Amino acid sequence: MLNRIDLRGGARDPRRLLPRAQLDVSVAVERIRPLVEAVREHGYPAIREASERFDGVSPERLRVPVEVIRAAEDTLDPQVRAALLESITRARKVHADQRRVDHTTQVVPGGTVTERWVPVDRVGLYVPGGLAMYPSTVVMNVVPAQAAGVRSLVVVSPPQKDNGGLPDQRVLAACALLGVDEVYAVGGAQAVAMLAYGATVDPVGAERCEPVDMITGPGNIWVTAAKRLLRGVVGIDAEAGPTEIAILADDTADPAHVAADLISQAEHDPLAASVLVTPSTALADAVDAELARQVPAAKHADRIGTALHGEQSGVVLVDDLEAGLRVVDAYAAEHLEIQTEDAREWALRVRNAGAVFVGAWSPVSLGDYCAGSNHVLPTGGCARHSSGLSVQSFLRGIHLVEYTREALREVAPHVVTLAGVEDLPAHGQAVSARFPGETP
Ligand code: HSO
Ligand code: ZN
Repeated sequence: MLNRIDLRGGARDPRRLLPRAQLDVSVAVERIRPLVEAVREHGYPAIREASERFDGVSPERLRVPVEVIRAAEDTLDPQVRAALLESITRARKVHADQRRVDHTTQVVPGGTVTERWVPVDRVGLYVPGGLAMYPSTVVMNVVPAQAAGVRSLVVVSPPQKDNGGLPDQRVLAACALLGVDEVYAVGGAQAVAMLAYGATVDPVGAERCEPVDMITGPGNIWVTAAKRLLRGVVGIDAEAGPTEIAILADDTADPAHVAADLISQAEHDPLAASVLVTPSTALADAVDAELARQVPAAKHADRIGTALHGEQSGVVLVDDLEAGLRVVDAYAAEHLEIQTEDAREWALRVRNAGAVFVGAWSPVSLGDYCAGSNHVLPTGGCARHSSGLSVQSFLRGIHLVEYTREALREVAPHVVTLAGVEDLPAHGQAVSARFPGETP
């Protein structure tokens, strides 16, 4: 039985009543600070030592040779290759449409502001390699970066004992399929430090990983801590916490499907959150019965059971779908499924969610791999203020300000006035100096 939170018959604060797993990243930040400093100072030897300590293996040369990346593609099972290509094709379709166009606004005759969208130059993508291997995450990070026009892309992923100290073979193959040829077998906080500061990557210091401008991609708590520590030295996408699924459902939902979807995200992590919000006790009971049937048969039943019975997961009973909508908005899930009558109508009213999956035939797993949407999404309630990874994440808007003499002269008195108000007369002077003898 899932925990039940009964919000019927009263307006209580749903945000307080829907607990979330709390990760204390600040403690981890202090723990990794010396390692990050060591990588900054010494590069290769510090990275190597950390890899051996935490991953139990590390190749002598940290950069994966290009031939090895390409060869990984040849080792791919044809079915896996076809699936990855389908995932890439669909993601490329969606992300190509996200590219913003430069726009010029004529503020006054002779005075324009153009917003230019310029890609970040060099990006580092962190691909985790712990509980599960994520070639799909390579796709979800690389596709928007490439669509944005990022010139230089580097992937880091932990060395795997069962792959001779190289990153996972399928992760390498995904890099090959996407045309990424700079890959390092480095994970953890040491990888983030290497990307942020740059470092030597072989014993004689002949090869270097040059510093990047931005780091994206999910990781464990040490990776998250290093990203938090180095934010500012480099751009950081977001802190990815344990994954979450919320499902807003009514009596029309199929309990077997609802249960399967709750299980699917619980499979990621014992701290994952699976939350069902429904006005139907009949559905809640039927989903419980389905979970009792499906969980023991699941391959990762242990971590699924831990996640589903953790305080972060449960069923929230509400008076009606209106109340349910308020609950899911307050929760701001990474993934929100709407399995109700008129699902699209409800979905269009959602204010807070990383991504919304509409109706019976759009499960989260589809979005994880093959919908075309991105699966790097805000967790921990960050969907209230942030979006998932997109082409936009890799672009910066630069204003081009272009005024003629006449247009400047026309507005000069206002600039001088505002400079005076702020007691910054030199600001006003920089304008009036251009019009000697005229009183602006
Ligand atoms: N659901 C995860 C992404 C993922 N699922 C990768 C399978 N592989 C976070 O959105
Ligand atoms: Zn997933």
